[in-house]
Amino acid sequence: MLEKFERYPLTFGPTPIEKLGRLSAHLGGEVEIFAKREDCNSGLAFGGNKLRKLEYIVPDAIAAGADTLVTIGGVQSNHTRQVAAVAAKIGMKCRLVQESWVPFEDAVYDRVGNILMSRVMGAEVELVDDGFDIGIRESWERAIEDVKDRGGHPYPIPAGASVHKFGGLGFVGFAEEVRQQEADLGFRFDYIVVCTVTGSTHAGMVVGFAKDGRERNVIGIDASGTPEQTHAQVLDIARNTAALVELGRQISADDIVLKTEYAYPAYGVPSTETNDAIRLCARLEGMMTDPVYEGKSAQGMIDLVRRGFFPAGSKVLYAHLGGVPAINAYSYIYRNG
Ligand code: 5PA
Repeated sequence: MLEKFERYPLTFGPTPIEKLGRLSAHLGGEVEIFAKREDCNSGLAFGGNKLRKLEYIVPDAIAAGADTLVTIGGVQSNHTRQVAAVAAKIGMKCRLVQESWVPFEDAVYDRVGNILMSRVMGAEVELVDDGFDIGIRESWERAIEDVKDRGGHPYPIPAGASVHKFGGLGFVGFAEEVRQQEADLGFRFDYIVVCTVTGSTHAGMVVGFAKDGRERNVIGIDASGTPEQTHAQVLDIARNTAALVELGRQISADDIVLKTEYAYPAYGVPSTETNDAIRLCARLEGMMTDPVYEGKSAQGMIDLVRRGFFPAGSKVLYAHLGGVPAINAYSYIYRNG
């Protein structure tokens, strides 16, 4: 589906699919859970889901003659860390706007994990005291203008690389890769579980899996806490991406399945149940997840298994999208494990 698009390789290649046998057994053994390890996809500063997206965006940045990648996220954004790594790798500068998206206080919240790495990789980091919003932000537009005023050539990348025209392509590629791996494995996954916030990961998967009729088997777990806006953004990106790849059919609002009951108490703040899920995956599988994104999608998947949402015999693919560096900014919660 992606042959006509230029791709700049930033990842190691197809990501491994791993069976989570002990977690599956712990949850009753009627559903088989597998993880596709997007968190192990690259040597660029611990990798993660943004690199697949950026592989289709970097050629455009190079063609535009840009010299500075400008993007935005929360203080512990994984996306901004991955953009900083990509800028270093391709020899560009990086300007990051980090907003106060998360109402969470830890003494070293703005010193460790993702933001630490972005600084070490040479990005110019600006902390802005504005709250959570997945839309286009004034602080980001100001940063783009500032780069221009200083004589630079900015290349704007929106939050999560999502509402960029090519933002959905990377996860169309994810679906194509899963199809190839399914051919090798000799079975098909019945469901794909994905954490959804700015939306292009979920949107790309919907378009990619629509090719074989599985778009509604992509189960998004909202971690934004603003599910109407996230659902609308996923739909918009999916429609644009479907047109770009000439899918040949419409994507409807009902094709975007978004579970909204796990984002509490707020974006970036883990609930007791999120922390239980993080510990369960860690203790049964040695698989680390984070309190902002993957801990919540793990929580959602575990709860859906327990409630019988997936019929007995289902094979469920949990997309592990990365994000573990942020756990360092939540040190007090996990001080005793
Ligand atoms: C993020 C996003 P989407 O934003 O594409 O919906 O992906 C959600 C998601 N898992 C899931 C992890 C580990 C993520 O980092 N992170 C954002 C960031 O700034 O890091 C874009 C919000």
